[in-house]
Amino acid sequence: MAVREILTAPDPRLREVSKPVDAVTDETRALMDDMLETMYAAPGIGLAAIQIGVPQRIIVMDLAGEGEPPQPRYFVNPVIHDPSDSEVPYEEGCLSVPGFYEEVERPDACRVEYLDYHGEPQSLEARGLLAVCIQHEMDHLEGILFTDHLSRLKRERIMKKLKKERLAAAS
Ligand code: QAP
Ligand code: CO
Repeated sequence: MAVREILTAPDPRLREVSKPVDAVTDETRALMDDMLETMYAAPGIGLAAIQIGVPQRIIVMDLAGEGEPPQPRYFVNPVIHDPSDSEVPYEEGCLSVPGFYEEVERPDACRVEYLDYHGEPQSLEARGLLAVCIQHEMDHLEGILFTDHLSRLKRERIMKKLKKERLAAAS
């Protein structure tokens, strides 16, 4: 397993639409192991493959609280069904938008169908943070960042600051 580099906005690779995984193989599992290790090292609660530059429809997540045993989750080719009509605001962040947190409104429940670590089909009823996090990570598979859900003013402020930080880090 290895910790990989996390891409940060406005890296154009984060705008790619990720491709479905043909079959969950040992190679897929090695990638998911690296993703989880990278996420834990950050630390974060969710990561999509494109955030380490791999345009495949894979998400890893762990919402266990501090002091709780780890609860790694793996989603391959996830699809959302039955999003609830009611939306709730939740303060979101993103490993690819470091240092910024803003409220985003999303359906507060949904069902997700996916393949697990072993390539077995699964269906999961998600509510609360789990539902929010799945939707945030699924956005990454379409090249969408949480900042795209904000007002243009807020989004442009954040992107301007990130660009400035990148220039400062490069010099
Ligand atoms: C997505 O985000 C998420 O800015 C996962 O400096 C977050 O793991 C979905 C992180 C909240 C729903 C609600 C962010 C770490 C981690 C930062 C993350 C940072 C360091 C973000
Ligand atoms: Co994110």
